[in-house]
Amino acid sequence: MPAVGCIVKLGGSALTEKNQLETLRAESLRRAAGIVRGLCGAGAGSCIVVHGAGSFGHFQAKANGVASGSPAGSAGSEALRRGLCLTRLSVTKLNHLVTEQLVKCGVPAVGISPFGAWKTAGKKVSQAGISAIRDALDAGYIPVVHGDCALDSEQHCCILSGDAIIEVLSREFSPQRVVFLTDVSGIYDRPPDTPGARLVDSISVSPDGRMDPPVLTSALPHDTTGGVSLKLRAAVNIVIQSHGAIPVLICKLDSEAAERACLTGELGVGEGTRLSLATV
Ligand code: ATP
Ligand code: IP8
Repeated sequence: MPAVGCIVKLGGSALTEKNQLETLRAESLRRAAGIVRGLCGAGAGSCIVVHGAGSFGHFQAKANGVASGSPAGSAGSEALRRGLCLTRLSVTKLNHLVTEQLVKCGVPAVGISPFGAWKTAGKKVSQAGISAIRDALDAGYIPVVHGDCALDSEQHCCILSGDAIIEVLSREFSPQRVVFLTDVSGIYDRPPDTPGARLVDSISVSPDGRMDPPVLTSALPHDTTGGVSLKLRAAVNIVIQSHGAIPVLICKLDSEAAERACLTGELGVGEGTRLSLATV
């Protein structure tokens, strides 16, 4: 299998207008596709693309309680199953649009949905559909995976975030780096719309999961996966589980820094946030 240079998350906040139902940011998607094409042509190994849901999926999931699943255990109600179907229709629509743009740009991209192959127990991944992704990479394709619904052995179903998927993929594929591309320049010391918020250039992660400096976060009311705080948790886990071998970078999709971060792992001061293992 070709070595994986980069796992890149195309954030739903950057690809879509997250507050407006199923609204794509076409220019941002074109930019994202250009970055992935650059990655494929750089001779820096292969890459895996994961995208979030943004305004494709979170609304339907929220309206139908898909993230909490069924209080009665694994037997879902008819309404819950319908909600899951609507959520999947929406996220797979976005997956089609992302994959289509990548193919238009000359990337041999194939959309791969987690539903069915990935399962959870109490919202934790209990089965990961790695072989479909590995086989696609082996055959020379770029997998385009997305946040999705999953069947859950304890609560019928849940929402499996792209961030949680990346945590598992990082363990399986040991990429050189993981890059999260979002709608803001990186991680701020407090929600970026708060007066006085400052971009944090680097976060050092201790083996017990503490971040230095600590950051305050917020999430949109219809975000069913916890927003940026879940992303940070996934990023911290990636750094710890790889013993610091995999740096995690978070920056703005619509920025000059984004392509460089994906290609080389370099981020200048003020260009984004790097999480790495604390030195003792
Ligand atoms: P999706 O889950 O739809 O893929 P995403 O991965 O692009 O979305 P979000 O989970 O929406 O990203 O997180 C990005 C958002 O988090 C930004 O729009 C930002 O306003 C918000 N946010 C809140 N607190 C912070 C913080 N301390 N630093 C950076 N962003 C923050
Ligand atoms: O946007 C959420 O994935 P995320 C997936 O990566 C659904 O958190 C179905 C809302």
